[in-house]
Amino acid sequence: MSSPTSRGALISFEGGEGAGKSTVIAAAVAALQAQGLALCQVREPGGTIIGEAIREVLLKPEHRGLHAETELLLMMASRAQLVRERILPALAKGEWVIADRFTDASFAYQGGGRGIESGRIAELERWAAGLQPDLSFLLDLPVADGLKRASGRSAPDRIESESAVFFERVRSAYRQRAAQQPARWCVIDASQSAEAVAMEVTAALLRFVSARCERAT
Ligand code: Z5A
Repeated sequence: MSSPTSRGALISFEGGEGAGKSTVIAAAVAALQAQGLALCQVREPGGTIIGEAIREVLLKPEHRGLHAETELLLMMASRAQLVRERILPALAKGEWVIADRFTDASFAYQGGGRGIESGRIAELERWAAGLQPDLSFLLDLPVADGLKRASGRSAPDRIESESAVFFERVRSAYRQRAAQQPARWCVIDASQSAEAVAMEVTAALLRFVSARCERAT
């Protein structure tokens, strides 16, 4: 599975609670725009009208009774809509798609966190998404540090209310995935300052863009 265009690419940003994805994505988008590249920015779950409605169901704190299987299927439903409505059309136009989470989050949260078998998730991934990112950034930091950063925010949603033990399992699933596919992943030490993280990510991103553009010419 890879993206169907040699021009644009699908780039995802992953990490646990409070890892700093939103902060670093803003810097990445600015760096790509400065190169004159056409961008499409999406987030998961969500990113479409239908996906945002699914996101509400998934994150509402009152929905504590949601089963792990239901959670996984809703994540995949939101993704199926996003891929068809936004990601594939953007890639077909040669745009660079910046995704705030993609299927690796399902392997980390529903696989590592909830304990759903990864073969089942991979099966759904092939059917619902049908593509993997060309490059994925893992913003990795100790769970306690991430929870401390996130604690400054307003009331936690349903998944943010999970225990530190849950987030430890998520972190180790992400790290395991990155170790299994090192060519696709760029693991960043997210405990550095926001400026240092942004610099490391944009440098890696610009190297990737220039290699991709060279290959396409
Ligand atoms: N989920 C799932 O279970 N399965 C799936 O398949 C998918 C998702 C796709 C919603 O995602 C939830 O859905 C998420 C995973 C699950 N649940 N959790 N937890 P989301 O991406 O919308 O929510 P989130 O992970 O909680 O992301 P966030 O709220 O956008 O956080 P963030 O982007 O990683 O962090 P931030 O907002 O950039 O930074 C957090 C704070 O730290 C903020 O005050 C920053 O100013 C500060 N910060 C950022 N970087 C730094 C550095 N380097 N140093 C110090 N302080 C920093």
